[in-house]
This record gives sequence, structure tokens and C-alpha cells, in this order.
Amino acid sequence: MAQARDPLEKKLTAEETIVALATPPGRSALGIVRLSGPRCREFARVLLGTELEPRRATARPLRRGGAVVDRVVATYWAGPSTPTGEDLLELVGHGSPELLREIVSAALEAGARAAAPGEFTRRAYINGRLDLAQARAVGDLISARGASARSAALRRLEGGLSKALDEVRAPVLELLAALEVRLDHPEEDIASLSGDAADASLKDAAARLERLASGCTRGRSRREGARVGLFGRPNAGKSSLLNALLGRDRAITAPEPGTTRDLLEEQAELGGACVVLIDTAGLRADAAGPAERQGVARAELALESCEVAVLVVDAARAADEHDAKAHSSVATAAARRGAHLIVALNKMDLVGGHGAAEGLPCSALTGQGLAELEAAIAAAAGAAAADEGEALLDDARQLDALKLARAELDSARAELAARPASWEDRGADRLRRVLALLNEARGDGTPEAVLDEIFSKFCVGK
Ligand SMILES: Nc1nc2c(ncn2[C@@H]2O[C@H](COP(=O)(O)OP(=O)(O)OP(=O)(O)O)[C@@H](O)[C@H]2O)c(=O)[nH]1
Ligand SMILES: [Mg+2]
Repeated sequence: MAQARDPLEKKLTAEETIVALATPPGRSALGIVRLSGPRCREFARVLLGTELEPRRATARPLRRGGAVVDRVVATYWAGPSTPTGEDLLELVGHGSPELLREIVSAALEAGARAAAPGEFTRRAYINGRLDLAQARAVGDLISARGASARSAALRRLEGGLSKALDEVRAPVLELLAALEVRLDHPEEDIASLSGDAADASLKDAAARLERLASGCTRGRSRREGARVGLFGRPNAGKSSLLNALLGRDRAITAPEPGTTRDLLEEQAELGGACVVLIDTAGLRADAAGPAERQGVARAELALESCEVAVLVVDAARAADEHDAKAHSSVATAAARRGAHLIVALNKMDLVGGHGAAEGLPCSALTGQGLAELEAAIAAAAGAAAADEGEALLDDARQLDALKLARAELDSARAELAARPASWEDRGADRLRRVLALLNEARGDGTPEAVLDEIFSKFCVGK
């Protein structure tokens, strides 16, 4: 578990006990009102008229101004081994919005303060129960759409970043300790540290850092879903396929070629994968007029940014040279960028028997082959997310800290090689800086404004 952060910040907020509805507003079987802070136990006494035993769910009538509001199940946990690192009180009431509002009001009247968005998670962060990557993962987990985004957020919530940083920290700390003993006690006859051993430790730390940094590529496709573009010749049925995959009429389709001009992006969950589906203008060199030409340019741009390219082919037409050229340009761009290519042979309902071309036969009109197409997109999107690595960290500032730490280690090695005899002093300085940078990479010392921005995206009660 990470250590507690800035003691000043802790003091500023720790005195107040916060309250919020933890379940979505609206009618449901049950609703949960949650409190966190030092006065939870006292509030439980006021609201429920009884002393709660820690970790023991107790059914009690909850009163506001003498009148019973609801019969709730209350559980009290004593900090600091709670999710927020503070005392926690959970009140499970019946799921009526009016009633739950009453419970929150009763807590406010008892002296609690209404929680700001994300404040529970923020307290967990302040109290060292979560590192910043984990705190973000909480938000990602709640908003994650699709199984793969969910499992990625869960992995980050398990604290991958702090663990990975601890692994880098270990050899650095060990070496620094060895150096400091010699620096602090020059009079004592401690065998001088072998240059080889020091270099091995530095090299080890640098290698661990490298592994971590390479796993920290931007996790965009994990958050929003892989970008899946539909490309192909005008009239091939790209917009029709988009609509069929989404299950609703999102894009305009029409019998004449050149219908779609703008890029059209839509989030969707396909076969358990969260994706951003992108409809594009049909690719053709002889676009009619400036709007269509711009559309083609935008399609080409989208081809440069998607992780999965679906080449939509009109299987009912014999391919002419323009088709062949457009198809090969999509395939070439995908191969060059390492994007996954899927060929959809559309309009199979118009083709007698099986077409000769390779790809997934389907029809936007009849729905034939769409399940297979969806599965292929989901598999490619999953593979694209895996290509990205663990994405433990995607904050530019934290990534920079990792890069700087790496540079410090490299400089330390270079200095050690150049001047092994007088290296210890400077080496210790560098290692201290590496440790500070590793803390920064974990999110320690993140400016208040950045924290505000992160936690304000949470919902109240989280
Ligand atoms: N029979 C049949 N017609 C289809 C199928 N898919 C699309 N169409 C028709 O083909 C025409 C073109 O479809 P769109 O979806 O607009 O094609 P597009 O690729 O988006 O075309 P542009 O936007 O002009 O590039 C429309 O008349 C659709 O109804 C299909 O699977 N079978
Ligand atoms: Mg279209």
C-alpha cells in the first residue's frame, strides 16, 4: 500500500465527515447512503439511537427530527483499513429517491457535509489507500463500456503501477543505502563498493524502468475503445453496415455513390469489446466537387488513426481497376501502421452462391454474416488493446517522470564508468533524484488543480 500523502492536505479535509448517496438516483429495491470521516460513529448514534459494533450489519429505524424515516441496515467500519482510509458508515435503505434524500438530510443535520464529486476516492488517495493510477482506474471502471475496458481498469485498480514502481525502487534503494553508509561513516573501514556491483544494480533498475515505461503507452483505446474505421469504395454499403452494427439508423444511406462526406463516430459495444465505429466517405480519386474531396481526405486521415480497418467491398460488383486501387490502398495503410484489417464482402444477398473473393461474406440488408463480422471486429479490437500493453499509466506528467528517472540512471552509469573512484557522492545524489521521480510517477505531488480535474469527473458518492 502506498504511504499517506501530503500531511497538510490530509489535515485540511480529515476533520469533516462527508455524506452522499452512493447508488444512482431513481427508484430501485435498495439505495445506499455512505459517510466517511471521523464522526461516523457519532452520527450513527444520533441517527439510529444506538452504538454500532464495527463490521456488523445492524437493522435499525433511522430518525430525522424524531420521526422514523426508514428502517435501514447500517454498517460501521473503523479506519484506517477501510476503502477511504477513514471511518465509514453505510446506510442501506429502501430505494426511494425521496426517502434516500431524507436520510442524507438527516446526516447533514447531524453535522455531516455533502461530499463533492469523487471525494470518497480522493480521500482514499490522500490517505494512501490508492495511488493516482488506481484512483483514475476507479473512474474508468465505473465508466468503462465493454468487457475489455472493464478488465483493463480492474487490472489498474489492483495497483499494478505501485507494484511496478516498487520493483524499480528496490535495487535503487539498496544501492543508495550502501552508498550512504560509506558516505556517512568515512572513518570506518567499510570495504569500498565494487564498481561492478553498483553498475549491475543501476542496470537492473534501468531495465525494470524500461519494461514499465514500454507498458505505459497511452491507453486511449482502452478507455474509449479501439477505433474501428469502415473504408471502401463509394456505395459499397459502409454506412448501411454501420447502421446494422449499431442496430439503428445512425448514418444516411442512399443508392447514389458519394452519400457520406463527414466522418461519423459512434461508440458501441460489439461482441463484448468497446469500440468507436467510424463511417467514412467512399474512397475515390475522381470525387465530385470539393465537399466529397474533403470527405475522401478525411477518410484517408481516419485510416491513419484507426486500430482496426474494415474494408467494405461490394461483392455484387465485379471489381474494376478503381476498386482494386482503393482496396489495396486500405490494405497497404493498415499493414504499414500495424492496424488490423478485416475484409467485409457486403451485399452477399445479391450474389448467387459464394463470391470468389476472400473476406467475411455479409449483408447489411439481410443481416447475414453480421454476427461473424461483429466477432471479427471484437477480436481485432481486443488484440489492438493487448498491443498497447498494460497502460498502467497514461498521464503525460507521470510518464515524463519515468523518462527523467531513466535518464538519471543512465547518467549515473556513465559517471560511474568514467570516474569509479570519486563516484559515490554524485551517484547518491542521482539515486535520490531517481527515487523522487519514481514518487512523482506514482502521482505524488500532483498539483491540486490536476487532482481537482481528475476527481471532478467522478460522480458524487464515489
Ligand atoms: N442489396 C443490398 N444493398 C445494400 C447492402 N448494403 C447497402 N446496400 C445499398 O447500397 C446503397 C449504398 O449504401 P450505403 O450504405 O449508402 O453505401 P456507402 O458505402 O456508405 O456509400 P457512400 O457513403 O456513398 O460512400 C444503398 O442503396 C443501400 O441500401 C446490402 O447488403 N445488400
Ligand atoms: Mg456512406
